[in-house]
This record gives sequence, structure tokens and C-alpha cells, in this order.
Amino acid sequence: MTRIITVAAAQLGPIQKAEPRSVAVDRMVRLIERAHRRGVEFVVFPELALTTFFPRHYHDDITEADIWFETEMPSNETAPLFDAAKRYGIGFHLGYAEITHEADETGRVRKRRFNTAILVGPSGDIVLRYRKVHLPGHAEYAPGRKVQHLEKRYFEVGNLGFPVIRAPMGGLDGVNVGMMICNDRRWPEAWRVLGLQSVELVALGYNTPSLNMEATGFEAHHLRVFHSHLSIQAGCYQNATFAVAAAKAGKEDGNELFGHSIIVNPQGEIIAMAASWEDELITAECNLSMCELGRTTIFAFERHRRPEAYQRITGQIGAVTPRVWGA
Ligand code: CDT
Repeated sequence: MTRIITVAAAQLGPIQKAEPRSVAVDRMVRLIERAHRRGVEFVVFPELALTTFFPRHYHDDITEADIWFETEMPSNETAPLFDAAKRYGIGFHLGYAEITHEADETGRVRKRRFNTAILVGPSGDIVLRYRKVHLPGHAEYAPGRKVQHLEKRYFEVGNLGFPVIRAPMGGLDGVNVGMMICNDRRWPEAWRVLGLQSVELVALGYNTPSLNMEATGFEAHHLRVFHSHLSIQAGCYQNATFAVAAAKAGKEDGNELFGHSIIVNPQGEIIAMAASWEDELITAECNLSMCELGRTTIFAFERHRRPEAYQRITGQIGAVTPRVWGA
């Protein structure tokens, strides 16, 4: 059966440190209006879409960084985005920094900070929440780095796993939607956990610097975009899903983030790609029935997966060295 949904990646150009939420929200509302004119039913915005990519800025006292976080969603500042999307019956994915007061693993309720994304249905309801699991970067100020990447300082590791929900989207009764945030896309484990829940559409936002600030050796610049696309295309193919990947791009606070937002089909093909590093809407018609081919043949998990041979995947974190032949 043909099940078609028209989706968009709403790439955002840079947001400078001094710019208030209202500027970003206004730009996102313009993109929702554009999406409506193009018949789009689901829009994906980037990671931490409401502010500059603040993990590049060091705050000695972490509470000083609370200015970058949201304590409620929607809020007065983000309500116009929810209103616009609801007016047009468009669902969306939004990344933002979240402060919540919740029990931790010891049962103690405390203030907690996460790099979060929500899935909002066409009715305006939040239908799914995801908190970033793979936090790159470092927790302490790194004097040797030209640009800091302090995600490990400002965020806890996400505590919601990789959830998928079947939610009404566009004209369809139910679409199996999952979420990832930026660095997660590089980890096949994340894709597989979504694949094991029959995901059909992965929404993911990212902020990726054009240069590898951690590299001690040479890394060719063009490979940064290649690795992003490679990860998403492989994840889609191996899990028989579509993905919509939206960048925040351009020069933010003097630091370049690459764009090249893409939409990918279950064959791993790029079916739309951004050509600018500005606010840009790329769209594609996704026939979700295409997910059937992979999941009933080469990636029919129930027939071909061998979890008994994969124990290292969950039992081990770092790599061990192999047994030496002849020793
Ligand atoms: N935001 C984010 O996760 N960015 C990373 C780059 C990290 S470099 C320390 C990414 O994987 O794109």
C-alpha cells in the first residue's frame, strides 16, 4: 500500500550569541509558512535550534549557562512556532536545551540538563521526547583547543533510550517516527535500536563544525560532510528507513558549521540536499511503503539477526586488543 508523506528539513543559518529566542522563532515560523505553501506535512529543525551553539562558550559556574536552556515547552517565546504549525496541521521536530526537575537514578529529585528534541504532532501536542545519548566533546575548559565543545559539561547523558512512536502525521493514521541528535547519527547502535522498533522516519538535527578541533593530525575538510552523509545513508539503508537531517549552518560567533542538510530514502539515496548555509527548506515526498523492501528481504531482522554473536555490543564500551596469533 502506498503511504506518502511530504517532509522537509528546515535548515537554519547561523544564530549569533547576542540574538534572542524571538529572532530564531520568527525565522522558524517563516520556514513553517514556506513549508505550508509547498504542501509539507512534517518539518525537522536542527539541534539546539533556539540559540547559538552555546557549548562552544565556557561558563565556570554552570548555572550561568542556564540562560541557554528552556524550562518549559511551549513557552511564551516558542508559542508562535507551535501556533503556526498547528494552524497548518504540520508536525515538527525541534531541538533545544532542556532544564527539568526530575528524579535521578538514585531517586533524588534535582535540577537536570539535557540536549533534547521533541516531536510535535499536527495537533500541536508533544508526542515524543528524546534526550541526546552520544554527547561529544569535553567537560572541562580545554586550553589547547581553539574552540571549546562543552556538551559533556552542560548536559547529562540522555535517559530515555532511543524511542519510536507511531503517531498521526500528515494524512497518515500512523507513521513510525524516531529521533536522534547530531553525534548520535555516527553510531550504528543508535540506528539499530530505532530499526528494531520498525522506524520509518528518523528526524535528526545537527550542529557540526566544519573543522575537527580535536584532530592532532590532518583531516581533509571535505570529508566532514562526507562522513555526516555516509553515516545517515548507511543508517537508512541498514534499517530500511527514511531520515530527515537538518543542520544549523554558517558562521556562528565566528565559527563555521557546515550545512548540507539532507533527506535520505531506505535505499540510502539522498533525495534532497540543501545548497546554501542559510535558512533553507528542502522537501521530499516519502513513500513509506519503500521501507518494506529492506525489512522483508535483506534486513528481515527476525530471520537474519544473530544477537548471540553481538554480546560485545552491550557488554563492552572501549575496544580490546585481539589475541596475538602464535602467542
Ligand atoms: N553537536 C554535535 O554533536 N556535533 C558533533 C561534532 C562534535 S566535535 C567535538 C558531531 O558529531 O557532528
